[in-house]
Amino acid sequence: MAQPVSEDAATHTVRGACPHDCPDTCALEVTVSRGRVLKVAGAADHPPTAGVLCTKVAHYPERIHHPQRLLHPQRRLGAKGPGARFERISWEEALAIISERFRSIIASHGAEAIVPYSYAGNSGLLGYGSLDRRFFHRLGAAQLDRTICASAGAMGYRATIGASIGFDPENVVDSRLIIIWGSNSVVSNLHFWRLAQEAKRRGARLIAVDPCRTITADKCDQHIALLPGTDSALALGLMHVLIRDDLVDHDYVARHTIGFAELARRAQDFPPNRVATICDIDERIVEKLAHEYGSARPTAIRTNYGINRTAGGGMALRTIACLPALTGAWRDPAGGILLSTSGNYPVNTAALERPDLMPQPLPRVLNMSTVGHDLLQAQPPIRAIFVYNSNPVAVAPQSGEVVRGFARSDLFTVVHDLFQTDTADYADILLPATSHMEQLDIHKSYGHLHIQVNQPAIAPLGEALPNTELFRRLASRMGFSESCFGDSDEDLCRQAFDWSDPRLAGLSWQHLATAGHARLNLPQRHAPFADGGFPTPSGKCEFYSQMLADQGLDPLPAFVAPREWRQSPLAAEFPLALLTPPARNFLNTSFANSQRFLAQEKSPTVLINPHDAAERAIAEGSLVRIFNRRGEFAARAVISDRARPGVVVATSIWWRKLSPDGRNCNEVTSQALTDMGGGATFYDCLVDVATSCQRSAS
Ligand SMILES: Nc1nc2c(c(=O)[nH]1)N[C@H]1C(S)=C(S)[C@@H](COP(=O)(O)OP(=O)(O)OC[C@H]3O[C@@H](n4cnc5c(=O)[nH]c(N)nc54)[C@H](O)[C@@H]3O)O[C@H]1N2
Ligand SMILES: Nc1nc2c(c(=O)[nH]1)N[C@H]1C(S)=C(S)[C@@H](COP(=O)(O)OP(=O)(O)OC[C@H]3O[C@@H](n4cnc5c(=O)[nH]c(N)nc54)[C@H](O)[C@@H]3O)O[C@H]1N2
Ligand code: SF4
Ligand SMILES: [Mo]
Repeated sequence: MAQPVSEDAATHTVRGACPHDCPDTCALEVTVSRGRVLKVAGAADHPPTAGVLCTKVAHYPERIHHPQRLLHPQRRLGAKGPGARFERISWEEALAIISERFRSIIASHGAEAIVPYSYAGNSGLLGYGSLDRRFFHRLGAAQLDRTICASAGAMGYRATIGASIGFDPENVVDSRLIIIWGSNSVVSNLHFWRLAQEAKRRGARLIAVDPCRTITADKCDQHIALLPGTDSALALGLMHVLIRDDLVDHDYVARHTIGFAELARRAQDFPPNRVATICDIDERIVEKLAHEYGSARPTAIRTNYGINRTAGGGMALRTIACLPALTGAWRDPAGGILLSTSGNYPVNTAALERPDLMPQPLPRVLNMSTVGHDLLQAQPPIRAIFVYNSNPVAVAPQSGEVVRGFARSDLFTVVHDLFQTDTADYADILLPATSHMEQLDIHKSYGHLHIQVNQPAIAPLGEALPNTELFRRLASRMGFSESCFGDSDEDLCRQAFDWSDPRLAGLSWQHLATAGHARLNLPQRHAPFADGGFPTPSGKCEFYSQMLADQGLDPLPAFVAPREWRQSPLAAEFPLALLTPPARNFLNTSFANSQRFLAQEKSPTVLINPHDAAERAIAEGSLVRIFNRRGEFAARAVISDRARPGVVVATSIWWRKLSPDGRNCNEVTSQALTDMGGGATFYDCLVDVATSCQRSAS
């Protein structure tokens, strides 16, 4: 229950934006009194939010004023790792220690021995990447390839469509058929789900394609429980039937696509019976879905990043993204496909991040998804890592290596966070970060088409600093004299967008700072590719991609099997495919230290099919070990046919130190990368499950 708003005169409401890495980017109304946040509500006048928030953010005052918020800089005493103890120091001391250590590393090993490590813990344009990037660019630090979430899917989608642009979700209420493909909307895209339900009330059919019968799949009209990593085969099977039975929009294909003849030849190799074997589903499902998809109008496919976490993740998105051009679904505002809307925003990344400050030749690039390996083996070695907006010890794959890497006694580690996360336990210097309610920011979204301003609602708690101010001060300490290090947060907001772009016509910083939010200047019944105009090299939807051919990749849609495939020899030893998708009450590891949400999620669990459980004599509720050669972690077994046979599901991401065995699911995930974009392959992971008393993994 939210606390009642007090009536005193000091109480007022401030407009904010949710900074979490969630497609919905809700507009917030934050009620504050005397420096405390009393209540957080969804803005009713912001169409995507429509006055509704998820439970996590509806209880935000508890997070802001959590007794364990970090409020002062600290220095570690004693050993690194769980149980690490810290002592309070001043900002002066903290900045002096960091700058001196950076200087000495640069003198003896070069700046490339220092690596920043950040992701989207704060997704505001300032919080995500602005003064921090300028600082590391000017320092000459190693560059970080931010691949942990979306890079494979984004690249695959771009190969077909040209940019992260899809149908406008606000139009989906008019769809007749909605395929929710590899996404658990109720959990991770609640405001899309709201619109999909409205479409359902108006007569749409909803189909979920997911190896797990999630709460979203439960509420759809049909659930297709294919094997993980086989989505491209299913999409090729649909194309096979669409072409064979002439359900193709030939006019659209002729005018707005390239490579149809080659695609048709490729699709011939994927008759429904072959697809049924690959996906382990009934071949009639493929036939029926193709017929429905080819005859209904409008048809919308909502994908998300759940399908970009296996070896063929890039190709999976690329292949599925071909479907709407084949049937001409793009003609309707409520038709097409949506992965992300972020490509609609004219963000001025070069102005915010200033890559021109980097030295020549450009510093080396390290992939954030292989941080474990790189901390142990990169050459030349990494000597310092600066973590902010992320919790790699808990979220990066193959924790065994990640933990060993962070535990190196010769590694200098700085962590900037709101809480003492699993990663913070390895910090030499631990710095307190403000929440977004204590800072100014400006936001795009990857799930709608509005811009938002986040006004600070309260003053920074304790001595906490926003990312921008931290790096402003560090830049000054390092003696960086470029004027861009003096830019205020408001300057950065003004620089964040190219305001002359037609999509921002009629909008300005001044307007937004008062209004709080505004829709991009795109028509309300916007159908982005009704008349083609794809932002690809050819200007068409590319069934054949020269860009992929030039990179030595298959230029045509294809089925790329998971790396840990059930037909591989590995499967004899580890026969179950493990999925570790988001838990409803956590946001990655954020909120996973809140008593309220820990109580909701109860304990780490693993869903296992009754058949697989019986084979292993696993009892409901028992503590089991999930293991492979990389490691193991413990969870309570939940026996349910929600997990299809051969697949086990452990929702994530738990803090290691708050888990029964001090470990989490990333003990078993792999650092292998996707076919495109160098992405992480979290859902390409074979394991076995055993009762706790059975043989240990190693
Ligand atoms: N509550 C909550 N919301 C979140 C997050 C969170 O942690 N908690 N995380 C946020 C972040 S960072 C992101 S990137 C997004 C993620 O958003 P989504 O990508 O939509 O992620 P999920 O909701 O996990 O949906 C993924 C679904 O894909 C299924 N899946 C796994 N592998 C496959 C496969 O090979 N094929 C198919 N068809 N399905 C597969 C899983 O079972 C799961 O149900 O959500 C964001 N929103
Ligand atoms: N097994 C498995 N692993 C996964 C996934 C999965 O589905 N399964 N999902 C992956 C995905 S999609 C993603 S996106 C990653 C996410 O991984 P991360 O990006 O590491 O996300 P969080 O765990 O939420 O950690 C974000 C941290 O940033 C802090 N923070 C928030 N705001 C600020 C700020 O303004 N400044 C600073 N300095 N810190 C701030 C938060 O307190 C939090 O500790 O995890 C990946 N890992
Ligand atoms: S986490 Fe997502 S659904 Fe929840 S308030 Fe933030 S943007 Fe909205
Ligand atoms: Mo993500």
